[in-house]
Amino acid sequence: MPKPTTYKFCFGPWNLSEGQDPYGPPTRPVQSFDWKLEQLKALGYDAMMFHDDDAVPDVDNKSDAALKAEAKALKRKLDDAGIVAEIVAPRLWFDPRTVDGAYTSNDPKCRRYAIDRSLRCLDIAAHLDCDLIVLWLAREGSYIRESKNARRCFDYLVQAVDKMLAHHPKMRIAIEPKPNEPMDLAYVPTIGHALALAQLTADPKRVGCLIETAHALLAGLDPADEIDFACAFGKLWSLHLNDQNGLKFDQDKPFGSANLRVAFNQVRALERNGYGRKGEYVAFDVHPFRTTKVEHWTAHLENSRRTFLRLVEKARSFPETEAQSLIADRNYAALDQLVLEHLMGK
Ligand code: XLS
Ligand code: MG
Repeated sequence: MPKPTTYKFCFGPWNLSEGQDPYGPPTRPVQSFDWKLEQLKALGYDAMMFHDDDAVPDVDNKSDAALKAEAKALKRKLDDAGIVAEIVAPRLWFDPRTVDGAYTSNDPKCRRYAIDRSLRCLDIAAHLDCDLIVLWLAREGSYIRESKNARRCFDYLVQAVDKMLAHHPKMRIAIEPKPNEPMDLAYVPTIGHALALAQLTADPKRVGCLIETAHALLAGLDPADEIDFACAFGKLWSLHLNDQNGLKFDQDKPFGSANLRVAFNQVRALERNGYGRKGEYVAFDVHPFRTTKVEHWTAHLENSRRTFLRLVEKARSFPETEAQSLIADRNYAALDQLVLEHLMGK
């Protein structure tokens, strides 16, 4: 029996958001990066995840030398705090040039921008001693199907990934699929799509995936099955646990808060695959509710981690022998109840 995994935890500065939504302004004051880093440390987390411009603000207007100096200064700050940079992700959905997609824009100048920006994201990651880039392909899709040639768009995506692979020989790329929002329909909606795309690139070994619970649920899939699928390929390199109540906007609720059983099954899947043994992090891509008061600002992060660890205990204490005999007897009604009783406890 391998030793049980000791999980390591991560979140990003955007997970201490200020409460704005498409219908209203922030409900909490803006906080500095240093404050966010302090919270992360105080909560006992091990790593921080970054967008390129979380690491180097206003990255588009900085010279390579300035980018290097700022990224190195951040690295020193993280080192002093004993915190690792887990991933860096290019923010390819904000700039006007990404309005119609980044790598898949119909405008070649915009596609060029997206690739150049991504290469700079790789540079930032390298300065932070981080070897993993995450691509959330936010605007790679369409609102109007006929507006883009999807066949060509898949080629553009592969070409963009190939440029990144060539730019840095050690950097790995994890694709974070999401089926919709902000686009109506995304070109890479599931882990199956992400891993199939990886096979078309110049170095499939360096292209894997990141699963986000809410994104799998929005695709109508069970996140635990997505985890097992990715792990069958050895390609689950990062993870965004959260929760989602049905097919709505991306809610980024605390882990387990909408469906504890679905959360439990994700933890079981992580446990059986030994997720974390190669140094992978459990990141919570969760947001405070808009209603959250300043004094409760970090509760969703504390709670998600606590729920995760409680579910690890539940996974490890699951009555496996009893479950196996019910499975052998095809008594799935009793198995169903066994799971519920186990989760409800005494
Ligand atoms: C949005 C994504 C985003 C990524 C990082 O839906 O989850 O937060 O994880 O760009
Ligand atoms: Mg995410």
